[in-house]
Amino acid sequence: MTIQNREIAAIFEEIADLLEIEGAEAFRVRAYREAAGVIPGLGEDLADLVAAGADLTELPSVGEAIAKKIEVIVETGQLPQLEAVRQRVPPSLRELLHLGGLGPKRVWALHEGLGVASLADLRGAVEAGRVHELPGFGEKTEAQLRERLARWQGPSSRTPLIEAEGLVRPLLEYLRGAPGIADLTVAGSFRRRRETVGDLDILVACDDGGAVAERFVGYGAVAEVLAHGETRASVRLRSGIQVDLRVVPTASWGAALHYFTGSKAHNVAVRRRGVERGLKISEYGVYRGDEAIAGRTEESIYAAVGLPFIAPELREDRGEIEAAERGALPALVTPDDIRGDLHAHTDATDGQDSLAAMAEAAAALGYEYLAITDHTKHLGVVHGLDATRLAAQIDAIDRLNERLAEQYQGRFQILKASEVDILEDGSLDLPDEILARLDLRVASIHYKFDLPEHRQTERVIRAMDNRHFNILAHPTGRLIGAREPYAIDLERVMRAALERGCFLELNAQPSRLDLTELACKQAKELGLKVAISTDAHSRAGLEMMRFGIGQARRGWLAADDVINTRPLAALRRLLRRD
Ligand code: DGT
Ligand code: CA
Ligand code: CA
Ligand code: ZN
Repeated sequence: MTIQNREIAAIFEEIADLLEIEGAEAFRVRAYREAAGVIPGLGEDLADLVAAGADLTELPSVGEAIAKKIEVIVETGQLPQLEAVRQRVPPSLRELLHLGGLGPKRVWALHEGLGVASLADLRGAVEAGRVHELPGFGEKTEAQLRERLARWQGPSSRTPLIEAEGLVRPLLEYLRGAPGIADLTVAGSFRRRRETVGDLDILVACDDGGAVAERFVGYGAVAEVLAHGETRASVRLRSGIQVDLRVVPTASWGAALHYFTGSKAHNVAVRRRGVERGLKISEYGVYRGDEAIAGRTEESIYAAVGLPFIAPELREDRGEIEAAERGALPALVTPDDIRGDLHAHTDATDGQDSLAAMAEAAAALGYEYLAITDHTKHLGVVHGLDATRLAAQIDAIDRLNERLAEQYQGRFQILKASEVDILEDGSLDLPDEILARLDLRVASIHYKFDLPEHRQTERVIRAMDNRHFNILAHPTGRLIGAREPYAIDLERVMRAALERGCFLELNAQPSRLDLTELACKQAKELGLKVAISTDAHSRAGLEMMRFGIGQARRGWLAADDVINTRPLAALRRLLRRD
């Protein structure tokens, strides 16, 4: 059995975690982590690519070293570097990282100082009251850890959306080979663009259900057939994810699509409206008595209960039905609305690609602008820029922009920017004089995640007092399924941003999606606009925008609520604080 992309990614993820705990150089950790991030979303199996002798370095985030390692993994099923680091760092220390609240350095300190090698050991040490005796830990940390341990539910069994995309794409392609398919799509939480999916729900319109189900269970990546009938089947893929298939007649397509898109709560509310109108709604159609009055399209289902079409991302029973009834549904932001990206890195710090390459990639996406926001000096591990190096980058961007102006006839330019670290006392990591020379500043927290809520909140608001502060990047620091958000009063931060003319970022990286959809909605209700930014560390990273858009749509955001839907001149006006 050949190795799956997901398994290769897991190997890189583990090496990255263990090296990080051990205190390895950041660029090494980053290389593994970047690879682990993109591999699950690839359309093709790495094993097949290796077998075909393809040049793996053409893949996003895969350099020569990683390519070699992929080949070794495909050929041997393992990687010597992983075995080696496992000898030095107990693999179960990763559980401590995933618990949240502990950075790699402190995980290592717990290991060195108290011999802690696992979550169970940590629990024991906390209970014995030994943790606070370690230098740099203290009573407060110990209490926080106790609380986290009590809440900890274990790693999530849900699949990140990007990984689900990578798994489902080839499966849909394969299913299209069945005869007589009229329509084919993924419904469920995948269509609603949730951050993670529990399972995948594939819906097919076809008058020969048996043939489709037969083909489905014969798919190469199926590990186990859980159920197999004429018009439905369920399998578990080798990646571990479950996939449900339903085949319906074309006349029922809209009703089935509505039913299987969910959410369950939304469906229940729609059905209730049906009952009030003497209608019965099922996955086959809308019925008055025995007569089907709707079912072919989703629009027809909503129309039958007196509503306009409601976008899948809104279907969570969070007020969308009432809004639809009042004609007050937002015109949700779409990919076409996005005119630029306001957070991206280059190889001047921890990005993979050059300034010029990033510019070209952004222009190819049809953007009008791309802000280059390399890290600042406090983030020494990624060789963050000091004022001198940033000044040199500013000059380089000026030169590049002259060339770009010609090449794109003034339709595209690079914005001079920075992702400036917010220091512990709320000051910014670079002097005002150099910050003033930039088009915009993104500011973020990269250390001291464990401050108490009021101090973390004050820290950010103080930073916003600096009039060069424009956008708070990844506002809660969470990593989905891996790191809890730091304690911060987001509503206070939002109000402070609004008062000062600052904005919050919705970071589009599928592992972050920071803000959550609820936070997006809250920002909108307060009248605060957000920037949807990819935080790209490579050209391919710019394509993560779609995840940010899905999240923004789930948060009810329209184009007007998003600052990077503005043409450049209007964006500049918005960013001006005085
Ligand atoms: P997931 O898979 O946990 O990420 O979330 P969903 O929403 O994809 O849930 P899933 O796969 O259990 O079911 C897919 C859709 O099918 C769900 O969103 C709504 C519909 N559905 C499933 N079970 C029921 C049910 O008992 N009643 C109703 N009204 N709808 C259901
Ligand atoms: Ca599902
Ligand atoms: Ca399902
Ligand atoms: Zn960044």
